[in-house]
Amino acid sequence: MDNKQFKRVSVIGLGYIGLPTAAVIASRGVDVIGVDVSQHAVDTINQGKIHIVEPDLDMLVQSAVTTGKLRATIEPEPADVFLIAVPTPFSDGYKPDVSYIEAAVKKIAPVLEKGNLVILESTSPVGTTEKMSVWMSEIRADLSFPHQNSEQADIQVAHCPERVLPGYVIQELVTNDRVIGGLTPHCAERAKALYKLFVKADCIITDASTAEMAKLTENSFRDVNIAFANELSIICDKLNINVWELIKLANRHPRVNILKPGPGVGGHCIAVDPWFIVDSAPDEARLIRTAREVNESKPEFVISKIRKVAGAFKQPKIALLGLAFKADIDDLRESPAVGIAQKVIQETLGEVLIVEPHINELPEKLQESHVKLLSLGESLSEANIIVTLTDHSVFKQVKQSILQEKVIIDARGIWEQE
Ligand code: SAJ
Repeated sequence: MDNKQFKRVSVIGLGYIGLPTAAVIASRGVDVIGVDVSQHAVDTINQGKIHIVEPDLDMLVQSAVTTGKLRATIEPEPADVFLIAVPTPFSDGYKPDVSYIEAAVKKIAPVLEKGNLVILESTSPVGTTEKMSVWMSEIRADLSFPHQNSEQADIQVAHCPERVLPGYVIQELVTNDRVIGGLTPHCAERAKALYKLFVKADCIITDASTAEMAKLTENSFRDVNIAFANELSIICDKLNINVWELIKLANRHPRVNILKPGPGVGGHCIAVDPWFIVDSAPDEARLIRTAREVNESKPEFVISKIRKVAGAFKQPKIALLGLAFKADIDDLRESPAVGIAQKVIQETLGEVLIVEPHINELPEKLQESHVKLLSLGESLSEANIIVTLTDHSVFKQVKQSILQEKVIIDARGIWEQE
């Protein structure tokens, strides 16, 4: 392990990607300084605790802080490497918002020293890594940057997009292959040496634009494939065909592997990243845009089903199973299930019983007098309409006999025969 050239690594942004990455690098014996704009995050980490939920992260952070290898601050300090892991949301009109990256880069620019390596991990539109180099050069005219001076630049700049799956971050940080795009081949080689400190899998080198596009492509690939499954479910509903049986049959073909339909696509990656491609090539990205539109329309399809079924009851009691955006996690951000619950509540389609075993309290936007957060057992016995919105493992274990005489809208297909 060559950690001599990287004595001190600074991670900017201590969220779902930055904090686990900081802790994993610290666990390899490198001094890590985490920088975040949130005083709460900084204080929590310095106490050896975590402000986000991710399996095994608590132990890793506690040990890194206790051994003095990880420390968090608000203000950047000099380091050998700066690794930027801040959010890249989209603003109105699905335009990528790279302002957090710009702010992070402008904050580290004053402490940069000759020989430093700056790596962008945030998922970004094509061209952002080069922009970073330009922003830094505008502040530090005394240093040369790779977009100006190619291989001889004082500072190296690379992009290495994060690719870890929430819930498996600690494992995937080590076992996933990494795509490393340098603004120059030398930038890429240096970044590869850093990742080799903790990545057991392959670190493949390319240029920065290809690395940026690779990340967007991976998530768009998944989005397009989920859209195919979602569109099939809508077609099958019209044609009165069981989509789950259909997919199972089609997937018996050796070259067919259809994903699962659901109530929509949640999370902060797959529902966002395809728009970055659409924004860069609006006339050409026709399939990618349509896939997004299909997935965005799926919650309304589920709501219309609930509306129709509820209308047939005098006193509809609707159990909504699951609020998280996917199975067995507590993350409600950008979850289609939350949007569906909100609409069902707003439209007062009936009494709403929400089951989300991973939370203790309903989010503020769902707190209404006719809405209860109940256990699975209670809501199954009370409700006359049951809607599955997240495929949590506990829901799969429900005995079929309990569901008899209930109207089921199984948007996740969790009670379909395996
Ligand atoms: N979903 C379906 N049907 C499926 C698969 C997923 O409806 O067959 C839904 C899920 O329920 C969820 C959404 O799609 O609402 C996204 O879930 P996911 O498990 O596909 O992905 P994320 O958002 O948790 O993580 C993705 C991963 N990207 C890919 O698998 C290509 C992860 O590796 C990335 O690191 C992450 O995005 C990211 O940060 O970009």
